[in-house]
Amino acid sequence: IVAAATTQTSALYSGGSLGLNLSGSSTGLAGKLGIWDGGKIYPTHQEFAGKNVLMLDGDTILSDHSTHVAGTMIAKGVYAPAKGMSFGASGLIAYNFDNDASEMASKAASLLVSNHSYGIVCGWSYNTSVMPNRWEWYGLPGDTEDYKFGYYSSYAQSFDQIAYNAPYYLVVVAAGNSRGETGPAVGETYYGYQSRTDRMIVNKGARPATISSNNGFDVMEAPALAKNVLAVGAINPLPFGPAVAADVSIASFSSIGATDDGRIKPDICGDGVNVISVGTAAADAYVAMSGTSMATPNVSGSVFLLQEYFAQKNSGNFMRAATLKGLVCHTAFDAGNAGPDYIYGWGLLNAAKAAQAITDNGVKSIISENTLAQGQTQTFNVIASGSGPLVATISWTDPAGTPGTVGVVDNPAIKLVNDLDIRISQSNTVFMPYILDPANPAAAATTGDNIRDNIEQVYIANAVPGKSYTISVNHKKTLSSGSQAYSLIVTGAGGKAYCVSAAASTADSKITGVQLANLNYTAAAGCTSYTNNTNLTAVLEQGVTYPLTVSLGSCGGNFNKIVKVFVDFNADGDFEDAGELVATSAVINDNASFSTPILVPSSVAADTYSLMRVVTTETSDPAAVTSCGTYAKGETQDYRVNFVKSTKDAGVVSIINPAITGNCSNATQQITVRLHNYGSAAISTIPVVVTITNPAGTVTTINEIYADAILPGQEQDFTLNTTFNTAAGNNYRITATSNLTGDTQNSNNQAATTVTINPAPVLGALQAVNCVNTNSYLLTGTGDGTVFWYANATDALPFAAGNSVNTIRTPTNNNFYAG
Ligand SMILES: [Ca+2]
Ligand SMILES: [Ca+2]
Ligand SMILES: [Ca+2]
Ligand SMILES: [Ca+2]
Repeated sequence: IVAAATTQTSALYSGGSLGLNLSGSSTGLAGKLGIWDGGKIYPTHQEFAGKNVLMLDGDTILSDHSTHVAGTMIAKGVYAPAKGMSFGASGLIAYNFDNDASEMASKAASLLVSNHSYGIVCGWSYNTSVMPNRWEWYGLPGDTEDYKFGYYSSYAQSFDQIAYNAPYYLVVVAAGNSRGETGPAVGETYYGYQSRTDRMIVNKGARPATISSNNGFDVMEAPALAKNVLAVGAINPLPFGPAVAADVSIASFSSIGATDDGRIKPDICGDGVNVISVGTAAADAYVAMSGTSMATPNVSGSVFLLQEYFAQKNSGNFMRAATLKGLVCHTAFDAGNAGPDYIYGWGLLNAAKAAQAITDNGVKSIISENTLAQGQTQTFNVIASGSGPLVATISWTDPAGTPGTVGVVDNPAIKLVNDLDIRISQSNTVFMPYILDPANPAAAATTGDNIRDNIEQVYIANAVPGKSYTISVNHKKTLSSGSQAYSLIVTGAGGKAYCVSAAASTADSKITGVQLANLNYTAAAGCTSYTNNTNLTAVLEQGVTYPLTVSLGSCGGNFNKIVKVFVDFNADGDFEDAGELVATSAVINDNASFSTPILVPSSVAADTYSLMRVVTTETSDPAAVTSCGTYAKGETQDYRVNFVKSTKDAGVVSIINPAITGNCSNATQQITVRLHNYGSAAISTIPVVVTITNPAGTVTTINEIYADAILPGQEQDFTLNTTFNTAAGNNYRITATSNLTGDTQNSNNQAATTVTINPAPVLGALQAVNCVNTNSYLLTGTGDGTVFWYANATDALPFAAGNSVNTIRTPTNNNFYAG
């Protein structure tokens, strides 16, 4: 359940924030989710009851690893913390990883997603299956690093070929844990190959300092570095999901790229640390494990739900694998350096954002499957909506590449076969896709011509809402097979062009300056009818009031004029909605300044871009100043605005104690309130007011302050010092309200609950019978629930529970106590 929160998969479930009801249970999904792993999945575990997890290759050797991975994919959630991502899935197409490629090829046409939490052993590996345990190095003698790291092998090629032949099948592969195995200290004994040609493992003596330690870049191996798979790195868990990029931290062991040809790997990340899932010790056993093996089913089980949702919205049709991969990379929560990188790939899976893009398809987003013919350029015209930045991604299942020569370290030969290219143009500006520099693997992404990857993204952070942009897709050289299918994912599109507003004449009155929040504009000399200042952005926080100043001047005489200011708060491409006229000046004659406060509604959508329009018209009639159209003299200026989350926004999620049911009367009933930081800054010293209506109708009010800090996006449980008295058989209404100073979002400040207090259980027919010869007592009794047995009247813990129990305990003063 923590993994599902980390990747925001829980937003897709019934009761989740998206209002969906996905679990992988749709009949159309049956038989479409696969697993290849180390051995047999424990089939009779309670988490798999009614599901089919039988091994299709007849493997009979039970595997902790396979069982754990399968649990993260599909466990029912009998034990809630172990609920699988696709908890409603009917089963798994399951195999062990021996002969994986041929088995995958035989099932590829019917599968949508399969999970592969394994890879080949590379570099240093600590072998615990031999005694004594020992360090082994799998590079070739004479080399200082294992050539297999980053190497496009025939194994990787076979995975790419399978994917190319089955365009709806997405293979999800663990990045590997090589950074967790750094080898013995220099000088200590290690084992390795006899020679470059004799692969018998022998004692190699003292480790030399020259052999690398698996702890830098370029430590990923096949099959994760195949082009058409989704390679998954592991991050540390985020029980409340990520709020800012710095929240996402790579697990210390998680293998990182690049590939030797400089492709972006891993592709994406999931939760891979202390993941709770199914154990093999018993039918109700659970165990926590760490590894990219655990992050991979977090991702595979989640993306399976995206296929379920896409099919629901598209007449039962699924996405191509390249579409699904492109979608999850496009919508990933960016971590590490801005844009893609060789540590996190495109970032942390954000299943909620991916599902939202499916919801918005055709409105604010585009999910489009196309085929590019030889020599063709395809174009797509979009209008930026301001619903986030304008971002376009192309993704394609590339023909399998040619493996490099065995044994060659870091061969940079390009493995991309069909080199598609995406560009976005806006008048004379061309926006290029991200590129990384494999020679400087830690450097942040720049933009340019991407010649390596079969996924490319153009990211226009400063796209102007209402403006038209042209996306073009073409290719270099000759396409293998004469054409290439590709998928286009766009978000931040679906906007509407704003109406035109300008003076007919450039004479006389002008706007000389505008100040709002971070915006401080001073006009150049001369007069104009319209100034496009959308290259300037005012950052406006939800619910905050800002002073606005508009300064006026003239290139001629002084005439009566009126200023109106409009902000498209609901970002729908007009200034016509209620409240969008934010300021109207009096009639101004000379070169004066007009100042007024502007309240940004708390209801504006955060992370949205919109426009502010300032119109100055020479008139004495306020009705003559409008947001659209041409007027005789004056000036219109447009600015870009960016609505952001409140910095200070506390709220009460729920009252978690007392629970709604299961309470007994208590003279000192405690109250625990769950607080949430919805804002963008850390908060502390949060006043909380709790009111309790008792059955007589009177009210108790408790005022306490939660002193500790809560980080953005996180929650804390606040147990108040003050308690209250509950009586059996009564209901109490408890309302909790946060009153953080400066909180501009009040709609989330309050939660309430009604709790029922049960009558105390009544005990009856209590007996303690000394069982002769066995030296034990049979304790029996009846009650409304379970009878608990105590040695002393004041004991907090019972020594036994049940309506009929045996004990060898000797009673104190000839008494047992029941409750
Ligand atoms: Ca390499
Ligand atoms: Ca390209
Ligand atoms: Ca509007
Ligand atoms: Ca609030």
